[in-house]
Amino acid sequence: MNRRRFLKRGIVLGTTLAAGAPARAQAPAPDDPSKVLGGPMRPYGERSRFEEPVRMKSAAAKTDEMGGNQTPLADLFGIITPSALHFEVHRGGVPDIDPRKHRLLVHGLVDRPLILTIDEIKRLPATSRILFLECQGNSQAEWRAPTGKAVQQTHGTMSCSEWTGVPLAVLLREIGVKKNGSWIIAEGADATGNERSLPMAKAMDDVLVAYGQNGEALRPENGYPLRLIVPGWTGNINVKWLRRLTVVDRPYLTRMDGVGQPTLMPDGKARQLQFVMEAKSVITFPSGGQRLPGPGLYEVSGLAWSGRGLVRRVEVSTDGGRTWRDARLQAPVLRFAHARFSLDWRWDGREAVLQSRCIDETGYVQPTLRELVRVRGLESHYFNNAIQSWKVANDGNVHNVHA
Ligand SMILES: Nc1nc2c(c(=O)[nH]1)N[C@H]1C(S)=C(S)[C@@H](COP(=O)(O)O)O[C@H]1N2
Ligand SMILES: [Mo]
Repeated sequence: MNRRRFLKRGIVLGTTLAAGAPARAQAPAPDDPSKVLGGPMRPYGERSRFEEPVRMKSAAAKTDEMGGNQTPLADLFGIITPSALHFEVHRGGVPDIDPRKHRLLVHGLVDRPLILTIDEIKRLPATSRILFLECQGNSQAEWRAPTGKAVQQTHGTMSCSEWTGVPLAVLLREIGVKKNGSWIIAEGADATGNERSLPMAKAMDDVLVAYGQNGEALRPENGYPLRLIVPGWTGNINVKWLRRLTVVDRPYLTRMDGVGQPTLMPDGKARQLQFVMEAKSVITFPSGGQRLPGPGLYEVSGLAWSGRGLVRRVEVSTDGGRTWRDARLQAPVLRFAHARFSLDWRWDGREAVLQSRCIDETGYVQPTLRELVRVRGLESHYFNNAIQSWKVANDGNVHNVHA
């Protein structure tokens, strides 16, 4: 625990110094703030200098420009991820884009191809929705054995924000899609080649061309000035720094449609064009790396979500899956958003294994890892939506285990 706090401090200090900001955390806070004049107003807000949660580079990240950065889920409340802590995945770094120069080209099998500026896009009717975003690589390292110490490592390649933008259907109706226009290739302006094929039915249903995130412009690392938001579908189809939509008559089987992140099956074949993030949940308290100070009443709390729509129920087990109890769901529960669940638990001080499982509106029940491996074998580590187990040892320390 001490070592972790120390490491976390090291990361905070490192980024503060790198940004050239004054190391203000050194000065002691006044014992009675009512006796002294407070600090000045600030044009752009920052959190308290005593708050330390930060994103952490995932084990799979190869460089600072290629890989992922994970959200500290155990340190957050409610369902919204602050933009500064939203996870990041990119493979060509974060492009530096001037919105005045950026254009979106919409063309292909259409009647009236269009080139739009950001200002023109912002004049179109917009909508805002709270939606989770999860990388299909989230929890991938847990497929064979428990590896992540904390929930940030096991489940942090996932966040939930309020996104604002123009429904893609509005744009598509404006340009007129030809009869054989059944798919769209979405392309970003970064140096990765993250193109993906998007079926027209989804495009017309609920996809957003988004420029807003939690009430302000998208953060550069999350796609500024424009990205696709595809509710409930895998992270990589949510193309960032969006610059081109090409209407076509079939999927193009781009790298990210298939071979870039293959789901390898036991028969040697691979699934491709996978889209939906299946129902999943995780307990964020108590979770790996935390310590319960002693026996007593605790509120078990966590997040549940489903790419097929509404979370209908979350069940929690404190005995390794032998018995289950219904958790409370905090209102509002929204389609394709995180749902916050909780359950009162009296810990008797003996070893316990905590688990949660999500049941969505289609009746789908979040599976165990064993059930997933039985079908998909040991090589298919993407799309791991298995039940997570946290063991509370009798000294109160919480560990990641496979139960
Ligand atoms: N243009 C572009 N879009 C991209 C990516 C990328 O590297 N380039 N990464 C994708 C992947 S793999 C994921 S999981 C999500 C992550 O979105 P975030 O970085 O905003 O969390 O963006 C997707 N969109
Ligand atoms: Mo991803």
